[in-house]
Amino acid sequence: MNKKQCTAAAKLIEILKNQGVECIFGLPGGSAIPIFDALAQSDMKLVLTRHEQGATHMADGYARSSGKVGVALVTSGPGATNTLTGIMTAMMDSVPLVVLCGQQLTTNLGLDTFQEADVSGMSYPIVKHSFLVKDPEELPSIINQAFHIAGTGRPGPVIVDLPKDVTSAYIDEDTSGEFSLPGYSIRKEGDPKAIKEAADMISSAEKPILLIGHGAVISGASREVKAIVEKMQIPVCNTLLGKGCFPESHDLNLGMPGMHGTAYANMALCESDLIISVGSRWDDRIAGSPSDFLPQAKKIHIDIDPVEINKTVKVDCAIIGDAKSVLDSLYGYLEKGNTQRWVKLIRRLKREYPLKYKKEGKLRAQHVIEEMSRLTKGEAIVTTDVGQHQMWAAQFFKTEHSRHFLSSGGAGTMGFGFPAAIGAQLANPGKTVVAVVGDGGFQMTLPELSTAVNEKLPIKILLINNNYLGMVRQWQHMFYDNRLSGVDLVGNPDFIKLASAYGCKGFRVKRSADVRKVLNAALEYNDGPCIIDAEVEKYDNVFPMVPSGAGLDKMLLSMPRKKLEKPKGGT
Ligand SMILES: Cc1ncc(C[n+]2csc(CCOP(=O)(O)OP(=O)(O)O)c2C)c(N)n1
Repeated sequence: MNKKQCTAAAKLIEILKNQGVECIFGLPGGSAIPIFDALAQSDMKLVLTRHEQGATHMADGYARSSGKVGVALVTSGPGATNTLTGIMTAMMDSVPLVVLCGQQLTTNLGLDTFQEADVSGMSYPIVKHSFLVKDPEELPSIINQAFHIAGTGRPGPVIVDLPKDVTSAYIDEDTSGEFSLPGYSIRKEGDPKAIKEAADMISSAEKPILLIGHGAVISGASREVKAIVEKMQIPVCNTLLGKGCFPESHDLNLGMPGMHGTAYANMALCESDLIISVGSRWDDRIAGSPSDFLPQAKKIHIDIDPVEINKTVKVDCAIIGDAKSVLDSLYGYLEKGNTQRWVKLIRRLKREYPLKYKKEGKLRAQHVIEEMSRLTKGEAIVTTDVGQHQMWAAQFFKTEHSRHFLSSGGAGTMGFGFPAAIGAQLANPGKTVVAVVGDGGFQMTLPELSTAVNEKLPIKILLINNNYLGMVRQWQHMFYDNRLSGVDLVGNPDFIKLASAYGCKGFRVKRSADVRKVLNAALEYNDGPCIIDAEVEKYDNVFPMVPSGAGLDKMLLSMPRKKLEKPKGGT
């Protein structure tokens, strides 16, 4: 008797369901029609996006906020190339994505046929792995491999290129999806010798400090971080992506160090004698000039990816392994030191150098963000776009939990914040989701308002509207004699009318006195997305600021009177 057969596309959907996929973000085209046809015959949720970049950022927000693999589905050629920014964004921040791309027929590959693009080749430097499926029988195994590679070890995006003849072909319904990847191994537990060495260094340090990165969030190490902090009384700072792993309301939390970090975090790092990086890659926004990064301090680096060890900052002790597992083992070896004087100094720094902003005059972005933080009590999932508002959100939007602050850190991708919020809201239907965006970046993925309206997602889009590409204007103001070039967003739409055109609610706030009332009204509105258009001071700058490429000791607390040199760093 003949075995029962199904299309490879139908099998693909079945495997996605077995992988626990709840929804797919995508937009169809000719070469992907067989997959969309299979979707139509299944109960898998499809979120139709307005642009493929939006689809990848939505899958990314879904993944960052849930810890699951996010899935995007697009067509070949321009559909696939439109995903590249989202893929690079996910790669830079270690986010697990599987991006399914329709492709021309296998027989047409290399012939410049309609909408043929070598997306595997183009994306080579920005994916964790890519597959081109040529044999339909191999499709089930390859899809399972893609999920395994994307979601394990240091997560990352995986592309699967799916020629139309492959997805249309019939295969046995029970084709095995098994695989073996002998060359792919992940080291979870750290080397006990290195862990013991690190424990001795920590136990004898007088001024230790923890630097928590995205790796700690990804591994779910919040409990382990807290246990060590409380046993050893070590202050904690976090990278932009490590925000929330350790509660920001905690007395020993110093927030984010680096270019726009808190003054007290930067000062504490400059004073410390030991920095313990947990799943952070000594990003140059923190390290400035990595080759001479805080030479007075010894360094321990815990990371699952051996490639990160000594890549930029040279360390004294390295532990390769999963942050949660390593910290758990480390705890047992730690002997209570004496950090009393250090903690006293930290408390003093926090008291003497608080984050601040002008309360008088025009409405301030910081005020709006701080109030939204107060009203949501550290429980909202916050996504940000890129620019000044992103840094103010990092400073003033306090987060209590892992996976509650989603931002494009490594890539700094404008246009990320709003679609990421769509993904996060779909993954967390009961949560308040706030997208803090700038008027520049919001307009890059704005058409996804239709997507959010269609899905009735009650996202609060907190638009920090300064009519400028603010962060670039700040650099031109500070380092280029205020010669403003290409930063005035003249021609911005009326965002309230725009909201209404999309069938979405709009709120406007212009005066400090109205902030709480307007934000409360927005938080109470749950029939779909709303835009809160906060018309803020146009010429505000983000401080503290460490000029790019400089050491943390070169931090500026406000605009100096003397002319500043152009920064040495790239961005
Ligand atoms: C796709 C992309 N293009 C350009 C940039 C460079 N860039 C960084 S911040 C910024 C300004 C952002 O302006 P806006 O979204 O209005 O936010 P604001 O800084 O005013 O808060 C620009 C252009 C970028 N990060 N990403």
